[in-house]
Amino acid sequence: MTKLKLTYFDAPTSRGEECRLALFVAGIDFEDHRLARAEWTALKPTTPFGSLPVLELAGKPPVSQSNAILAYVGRQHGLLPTDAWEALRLESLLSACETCVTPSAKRSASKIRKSSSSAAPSSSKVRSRPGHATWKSRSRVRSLGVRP
Ligand SMILES: N[C@@H](CCC(=O)N[C@@H](CS)C(=O)NCC(=O)O)C(=O)O
Repeated sequence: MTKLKLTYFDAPTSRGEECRLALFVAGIDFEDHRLARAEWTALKPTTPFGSLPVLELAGKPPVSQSNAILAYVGRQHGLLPTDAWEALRLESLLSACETCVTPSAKRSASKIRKSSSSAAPSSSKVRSRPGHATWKSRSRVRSLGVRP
């Protein structure tokens, strides 16, 4: 293996697609290993934290965690802000995005979708609904000036 290899599910979604996009934007010729769901069960225990994406480079152990992969690609190819405040804003945005895609946030969003046919709730009901944390984290991302 002489070039970077990124392993993720065969879907243009979530953390794997973010890493593919970063590699593409950086102009890196990488091996885009797209896994079928059926292959995952056997591969999972061999990955660093039992999750995808995983990045590999010849002579190094495999590495996972999408934000670390994004930071590596950004650092290697001059895509990260050099100004400390702008770097803070970037890391804050990545953390907010992570909050939006955690399993508990997704479960809450799904419950909201299922109950969306009912009449619009009062603001006090909104605050007590399970997905409120998700909405709050989305508004935090918006406050950075970026729509999630
Ligand atoms: N914090 C990790 C989360 C990785 C993660 O949850 N990956 C999901 C796909 S987006 C996965 O591997 N799901 C299969 C599983 O957990 O068995 C990251 O950012 O890379």
